[in-house]
Amino acid sequence: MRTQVCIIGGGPSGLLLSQLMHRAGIDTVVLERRTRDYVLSRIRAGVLEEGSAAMLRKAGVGARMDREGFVHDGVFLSTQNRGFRIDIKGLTGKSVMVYGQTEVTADLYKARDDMGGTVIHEALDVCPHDLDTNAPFVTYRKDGAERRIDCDYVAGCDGFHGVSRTCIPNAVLKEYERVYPFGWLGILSETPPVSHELIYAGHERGFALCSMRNTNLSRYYVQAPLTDTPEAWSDERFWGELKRRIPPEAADTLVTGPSIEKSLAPLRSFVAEPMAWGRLFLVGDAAHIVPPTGAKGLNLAFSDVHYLSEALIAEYEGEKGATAGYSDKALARVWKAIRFSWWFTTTMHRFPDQTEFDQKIQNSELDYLSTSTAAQSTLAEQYVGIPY
Ligand code: FAS
Ligand code: PHB
Repeated sequence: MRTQVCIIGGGPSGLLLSQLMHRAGIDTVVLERRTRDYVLSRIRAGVLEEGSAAMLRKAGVGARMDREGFVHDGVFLSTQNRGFRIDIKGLTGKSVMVYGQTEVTADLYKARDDMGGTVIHEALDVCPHDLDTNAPFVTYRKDGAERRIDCDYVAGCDGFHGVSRTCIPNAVLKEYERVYPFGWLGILSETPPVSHELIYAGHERGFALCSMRNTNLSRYYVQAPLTDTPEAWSDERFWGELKRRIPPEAADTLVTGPSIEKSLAPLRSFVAEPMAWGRLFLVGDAAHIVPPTGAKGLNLAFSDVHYLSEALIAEYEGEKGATAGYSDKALARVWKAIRFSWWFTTTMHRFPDQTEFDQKIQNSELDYLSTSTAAQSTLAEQYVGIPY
């Protein structure tokens, strides 16, 4: 088989890249290790930056998002149960879209099907070859048979545990990482959201987040030790801890119910440089990971797709070398989001070894945020997403 761009990974970044390439007349094949059902079973992100929503519309995949998503003009923060609202729309003129990653991925799969896109599931042992030549190819195993795809470029959209990043020689690749000493215990419950906008709650017992998927599907998180397991958190224990950490007006109106999903996600900041080597380009979680505090993971994947799709289209339109600037351009935005997510995580979470001085600094940071328009503008412009 031959294609122009071979995309490894059928998550949101691989599917969006494939969709944008197809609409530009560029042929792609997506190789996905898992079944479609497995990919669609993952519960992940919930907030789309305005730029991400615009990209989905540009790709012809925004209709259901615009019908069923929630446009949020503000967000609540709280410190030690005292809440305040940040008027994102008033401060930036922009909003965010609350629409789950699961739905985004489902919409992208449908769009790929509708356009007759090629997505090969259960593609095993995917391996890129000859990336430092102008004739790379990718091998994989499907139904027990070895297959080969010859292509012009390879997009590594295969997430943090994928194969693509490992193809960059150790002498070239540089990795930067910070692992946080806690995780997020998240649940889904078929209950009405406690608030019409998200609540990020800092508390000396630990962080909590109130989010949603629709008017009867809520998403909640509490910070938990990495030594915990979801099984160690009964629903009763979860709801009790959430109520202790959020503002009283939310705790008093919180509708609880049985969890229909419960998981513990570790938190890390990670960046791999460069995001390109020869004819290979890394996209999304294959190149960087952020703690979900700033809701940047999925959105960074989409800004990578924006830069790479523009560069590949330019190459195929005759602008030789258009892809040469991809890594530097993507990393410039990645590092700003890495910094914002690190700052927000450090400000909102309780660290096991933190001192009373550290707690006073956190309280003061949030107190300053609650009263300073300048501080709120800085947070707001990063939360809605800095321009591409
Ligand atoms: P993905 O990991 O989504 O997709 C990669 C795909 O490649 C997967 O389908 C995988 O099966 C496939 N793959 C891997 N190796 C392969 C191989 N060798 N061959 C073929 N295919 C291969 N972000 C937020 O903004 N907010 C959140 O709340 C949030 N919560 C998260 C919770 C968890 C538990 C995790 C893991 C991530 C979370 N994220 C969150 C980040 C997440 O949303 C990612 O940023 C987003 O999925 C990035 O999309 P992709 O880059 O497409 O990577
Ligand atoms: C979510 O709804 O899952 C969500 C929202 C905002 C975040 C992280 C997760 O910062």
